[in-house]
Amino acid sequence: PTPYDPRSIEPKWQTRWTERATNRAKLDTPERPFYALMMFPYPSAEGLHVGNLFAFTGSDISARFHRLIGHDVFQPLGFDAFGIHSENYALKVGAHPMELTPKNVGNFTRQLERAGFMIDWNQKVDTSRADYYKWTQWVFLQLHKQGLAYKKAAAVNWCPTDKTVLANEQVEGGLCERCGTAVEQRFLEQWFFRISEYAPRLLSNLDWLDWSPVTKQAQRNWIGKSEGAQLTFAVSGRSERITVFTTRADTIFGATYLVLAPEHPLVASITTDAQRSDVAAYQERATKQDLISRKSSKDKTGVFTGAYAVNPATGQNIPIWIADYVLMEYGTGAIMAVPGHDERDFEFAQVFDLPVVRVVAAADQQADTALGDAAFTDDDDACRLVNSGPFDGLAVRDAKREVTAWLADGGHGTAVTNYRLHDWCISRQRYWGPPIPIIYCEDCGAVPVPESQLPVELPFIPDFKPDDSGISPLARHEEWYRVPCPTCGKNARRETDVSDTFLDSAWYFLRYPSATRDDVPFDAARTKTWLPVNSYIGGNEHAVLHLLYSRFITMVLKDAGHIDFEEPFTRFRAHGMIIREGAKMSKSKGNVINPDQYMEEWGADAFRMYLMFLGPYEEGGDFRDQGISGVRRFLDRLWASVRDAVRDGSPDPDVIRKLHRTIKKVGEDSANLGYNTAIAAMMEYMNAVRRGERVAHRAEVEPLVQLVAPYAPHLAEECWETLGHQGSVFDAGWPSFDAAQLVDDEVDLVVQVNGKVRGKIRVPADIGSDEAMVRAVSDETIAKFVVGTPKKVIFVPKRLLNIVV
Ligand code: ANZ
Ligand code: ZN
Repeated sequence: PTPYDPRSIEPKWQTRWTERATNRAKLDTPERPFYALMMFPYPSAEGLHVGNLFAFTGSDISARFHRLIGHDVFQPLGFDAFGIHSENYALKVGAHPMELTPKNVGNFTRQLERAGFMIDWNQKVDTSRADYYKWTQWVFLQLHKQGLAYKKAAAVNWCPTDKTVLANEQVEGGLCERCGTAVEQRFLEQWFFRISEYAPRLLSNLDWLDWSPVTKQAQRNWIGKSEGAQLTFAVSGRSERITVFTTRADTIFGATYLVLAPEHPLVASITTDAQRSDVAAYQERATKQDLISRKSSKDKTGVFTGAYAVNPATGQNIPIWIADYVLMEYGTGAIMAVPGHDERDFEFAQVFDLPVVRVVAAADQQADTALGDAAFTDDDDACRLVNSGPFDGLAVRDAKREVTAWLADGGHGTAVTNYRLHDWCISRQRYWGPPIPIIYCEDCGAVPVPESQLPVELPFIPDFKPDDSGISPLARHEEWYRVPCPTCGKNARRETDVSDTFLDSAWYFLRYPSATRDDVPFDAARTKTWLPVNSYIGGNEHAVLHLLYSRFITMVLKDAGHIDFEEPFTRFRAHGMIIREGAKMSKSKGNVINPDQYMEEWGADAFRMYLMFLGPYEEGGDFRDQGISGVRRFLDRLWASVRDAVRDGSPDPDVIRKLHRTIKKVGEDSANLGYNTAIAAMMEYMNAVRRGERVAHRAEVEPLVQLVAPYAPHLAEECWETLGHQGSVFDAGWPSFDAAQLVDDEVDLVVQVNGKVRGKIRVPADIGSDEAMVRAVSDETIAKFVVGTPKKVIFVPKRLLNIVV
């Protein structure tokens, strides 16, 4: 008899699928469209790693399962080929990204085919190709048209030794990853998208999205809603007014000084002559620091400006300081400092000997109870206001509202909601990305490139490396950036920065159904049919940026009338990670797994199933070298059972009962990404079919072939053909189960201890010895005879359990 040979079966079916276009979606005429999306890879290495395969296998199973239960599934894939990952990889291996990327894409594609994914390759996208990034530039222009793209000076990480801009990923603990020099901030004019305007919508829609809870929570934290007030303080003897953002308006009577961020625009005008040189020196130092260490620094530093503000509640003059613990990017870039109740303010007040006043007290504290050596930060309902004039005795929560209303009445402020979410900086001073489609003209300003002139092609330049000049590589190429102004025709200059890779991936799901169209970014009818995406599966490392940017771009395109939905992914599930012996896989640890090698030795089907068997898909698991043979044995037995199956006579009713339970279980688990338990159920069923090396009946194994198809697609097709079917098993549907067969048959099991009958327990007829043992000892009348650890257990199914102690 023919043994199971994945080396011949797998290429055979891969060729058939291509020839018969099995994986092509019915893009124009689907009855039940289902868009199954997996996060596309960065082709920034020689090939797929096991983590990619783990992720893709799980999505592929989901897509194939949905096809089997009757959907018209569209599962495309492409490559996130532009950006820093690919560019850095090219730099590392000493190649040009424009030559290297297509090779990497080729390698990835070959491996993806080898693994047997049900991908509609006809609709592939590659973000580094002009037929794609033409439309990325179009997306930029839509935002520009809506007033959602603007330019401002913003800090970039700058290495003073390498004299180059660094991406955040290249800064480690405030130091340049290349040379170890402390990174500074430099201010460059950059393009931003106004994502912060969308913060309320990005937050509230999370309430109804069907997403993994961890992912939703990560987005909520990132958006960072904060309810408070903006309060205005007059500067004594001057016309300036300073607005602060606070979440604790109730503590205003304890505000004993103000602090401005060193970059605050009012610093220059309010600083007194006596303080001017100290202030300037401090500002100079602060701009040199990178933001990350500024936020985390413990030591409080600052300088007095010489100016005073009037506390609107107490009427007192309070000093105005500058300090780097106040950030220009958040709130208004200014705070009222309440050292009695805020830790940072308390530490600062200690260092500079500023007054500390208690204005909140717990139930067991008085207005004059000393604060001791820390701020009192409790704000629960048992805390009351003290030393706060007319508000004494109010609970914090009520006081927040009442104090804000009182200050608002006096013209000193208003309640506001603040979000931590910053606008999205999309400028990159690098080479490998889509040129931002803007032309600068002396007369006309920043002119968007007319849509009819897209794409602005990225030229091939040999000197693509970021270098000491600190300017974008494209800015070294006058022959490229010198162009006539689209509006007036005068000499003008192209923008020489490229856009962020996250912009490429923020709309790619819209492109897939229309990937072959070069006249529109996405076809209206196809978009209506296929979007929003029904199921999106990917890594939680993209929980924040990629998923948030995609949601934002979708909302903008909806508001501009290009699409009619505002959330791109109806359902999102984060998969877990595969690690090795508790550690991340890395070349330096020498614990990298080469998936090709495993697929070669065991077959792609066995490797897919093995990866899914390592742990729950949404949690991931530890990769072990042992164990794949167990999965392979299951496939061997499945193949043998199908090959030898008899058609005459009737199937074993016990096996059939088990079959119906297995269909139910595998269906439920496959729908919920519970792949490891689905596989376990199929293995258990296989044991029942092959019990005592019996020959299976066709009716016992045929439905199993359908159940296993999403997991081991090549073998399933081969079995299906062997069973005499013409078409693909993926068009055969999902077997149904008979509810009547699910009712557990129960039997009375006699329980003996050391050969003496001690009781009877009622159990499912197909119970195993371990489970029977558990049930027996949970019966008190039996348990009292079982003293010590049992030495031996004799189990006769449906009849007897004898425990020897
Ligand atoms: C007075 C006060 C008293 C504050 C008190 C806190 C406790 P979240 O919740 O994160 O929004 N703050 C405001 N803008 C800041 C900035 N640009 N840089 C640094 N700190 C800033 O935090 C809001 C609180 O953070 C604000 O409320 C303000 O300090 C500070 F007992 O104002 B609070
Ligand atoms: Zn012009």
